[in-house]
Amino acid sequence: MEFDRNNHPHRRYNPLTGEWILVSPHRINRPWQGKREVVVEEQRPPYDPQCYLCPGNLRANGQRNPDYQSTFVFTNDYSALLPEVPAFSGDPDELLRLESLRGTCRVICFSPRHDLTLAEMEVDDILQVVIVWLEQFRELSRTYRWVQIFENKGAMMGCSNPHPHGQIWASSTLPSEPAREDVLQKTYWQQNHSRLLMDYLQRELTLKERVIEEGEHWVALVPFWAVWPFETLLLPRREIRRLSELNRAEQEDLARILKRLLVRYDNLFEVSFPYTMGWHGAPNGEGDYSHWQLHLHFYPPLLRSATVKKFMVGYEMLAEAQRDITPEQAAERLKQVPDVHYKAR
Ligand code: H2U
Ligand code: ZN
Repeated sequence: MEFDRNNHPHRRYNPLTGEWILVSPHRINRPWQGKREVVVEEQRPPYDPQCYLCPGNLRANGQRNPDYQSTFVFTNDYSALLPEVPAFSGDPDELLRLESLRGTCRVICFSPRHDLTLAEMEVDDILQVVIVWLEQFRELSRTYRWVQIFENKGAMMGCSNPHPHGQIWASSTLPSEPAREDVLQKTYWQQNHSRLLMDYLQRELTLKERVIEEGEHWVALVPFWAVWPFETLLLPRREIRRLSELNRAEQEDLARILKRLLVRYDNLFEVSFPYTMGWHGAPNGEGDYSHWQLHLHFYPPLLRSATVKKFMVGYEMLAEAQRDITPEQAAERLKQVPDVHYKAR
């Protein structure tokens, strides 16, 4: 019997994080009698007087949003990070390590329209969001070492408000996840004299097994080492370390490929697709970051339908992450759905 990655259990290595993941493709037909999420695809009004993100409305802290027409950024009223924090000056303890940090948190409303999502917005309006990401990144990068731009979408992901919005958390320290990617990209750079993600992209463009969308400047694919069933990675074709380096043509193409990818996501189960997405690029500060390649991660939780979600529990918490459907099968399914949004058909 010969090894067949479509039928036999195997492990795949994530070169960005150094973690292995267990792939169990033979398991896909197992019955499911567990939890089903309730999908409430309620019709939302374009303006909701109760929404704290809609234009002109009062937020929880009593401040009023302006009557914004495109995007709107404000400092999170419940920021997890604060700009003024005294340095920790206690005695260092090898086993009880602690460090203080400074930071700030912001909320970005993507659109004044309460009823839209990025997937349903026009490309020109998505471009405005891209431009705000760049502006915010530039501004916060002057003060903070790490600027995490992300979107947490859908009630299933714990998002508290359906109004289309994302967040930015900027900190004086480098968080754990990008710190891991920093070390591994640097090691690869030192050993191969090329960028890990540039070499990876070339591999994917040759194989074409996991590529979903190709733009002039961007490529969307399911990574070989994807953990989440329909996880994707968006990569620029050119060497780019940080968001702030994107030229106008790359910003425009980013808006177009985001639209196409998000329409595919929504069409997969004909539901507004939940996910966490976020940007990773070179940290700010002194040093050579030639090993870094900018990228955008999408981590969606849905597994086999609009109501069955993947849980990262059991073996995954105690041993390592596991998936059933292979990344190649996931890419194929995303490629096969129509490219017109189901609500627009
Ligand atoms: P979600 O993406 O989890 O829905 O979070 C929305 C953010 O908006 C959340 O971080 C903030 C919350 O702290 N928020 C405000 O800053 N002001 C408000 O009036 C309500 C919510
Ligand atoms: Zn709203």
